[in-house]
Amino acid sequence: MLRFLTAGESHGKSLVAIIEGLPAGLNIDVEEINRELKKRQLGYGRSKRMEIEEDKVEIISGVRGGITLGTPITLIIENKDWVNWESIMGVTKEVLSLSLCKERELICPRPGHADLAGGIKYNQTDLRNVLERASARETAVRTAVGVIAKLLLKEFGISITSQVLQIGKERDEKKFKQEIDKAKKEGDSLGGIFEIRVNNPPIGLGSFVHWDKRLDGNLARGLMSIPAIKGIEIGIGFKGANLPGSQVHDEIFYSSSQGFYRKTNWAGGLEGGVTNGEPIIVRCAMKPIPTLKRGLRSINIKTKGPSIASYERSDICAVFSAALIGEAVVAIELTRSLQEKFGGDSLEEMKQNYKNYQKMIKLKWNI
Ligand code: EPS
Repeated sequence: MLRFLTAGESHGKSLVAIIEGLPAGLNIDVEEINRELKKRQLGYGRSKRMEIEEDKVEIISGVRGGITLGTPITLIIENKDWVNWESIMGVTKEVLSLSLCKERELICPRPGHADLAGGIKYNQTDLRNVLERASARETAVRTAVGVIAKLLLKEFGISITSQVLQIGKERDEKKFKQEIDKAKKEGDSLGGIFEIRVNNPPIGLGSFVHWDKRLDGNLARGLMSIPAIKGIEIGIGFKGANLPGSQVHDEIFYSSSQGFYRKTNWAGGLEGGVTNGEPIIVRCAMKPIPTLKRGLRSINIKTKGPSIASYERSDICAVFSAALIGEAVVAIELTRSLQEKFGGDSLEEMKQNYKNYQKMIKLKWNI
């Protein structure tokens, strides 16, 4: 089953992912990965950093002639900004410039960022040692892993899309830019809500038999691991808590042409942690970016005196990028459940297992 590690600091040399557990025989379209990486960099409200970076993936293992071998796949994305940071972020002592390190030292933690808790936890008095890995830059390489997962899902007719529903309080798409401009002028930042939709999932991914097999739980864990995501809802989500059961559950119908079907999808495609064949619908709430130009009250960790939180170049709003990262994370979790159900060391074997299952449920359940 797909598992992966990522490594890399925001202003380090590069980002890396090692993916293990994908079947052999999957076509890898590097251009498709790069298109998605580019899309993740866009979106109104991103920082000047995005003008420096031009994210492109290099694959150095696990793929031969564009096709997976079933061996670990290594992805590398270069940080173009590295040239400006080598003497601050360099691996060896010899390349570091003490004066530059001092200049970029972070000692006034930003409320809402990992700075203070992370500094205490790892016993680091230069909070740069925390922010570099806490940075959402890591999501670039996770997005690349997600595209590979999407390519596998595509082989089974499953696709994933997303949509930004809200920026700050604004729900009118036409006013999103204006809201972001306003926040920028005020030295502030904005969060929002995005929705992810999985089209055409087969019935039976995930399971209720054990807590860690529930697909809804795994989706929530994956999505909550995206920096700044503070809330998740599946289907009708929080609204369902206010309604009686008669208005929340999707009644079941049957016809010989459609099989079992629903007229509503309040459950968001998941019942008992298992896909029920309806589209999966997940919404995520993203908090505003914690790096604010106007600065929030904080404490200088050296003097312990009051101070304004450190500010460095940052995004005003990253909800559009987060939606794409959300797609990637959902693709990864879906791929894992697909592999759990259909197994297979090669794509051909996995497809055969999938076909057998479809044949079996058609025969036994008349669908
Ligand atoms: C980020 C701060 C900014 C963002 C960054 C996430 O980076 P910098 O400090 O270099 O200006 O641009 O996002 C990315 C680099 C990216 O690729 O998405 C943070 O603190 O989380």
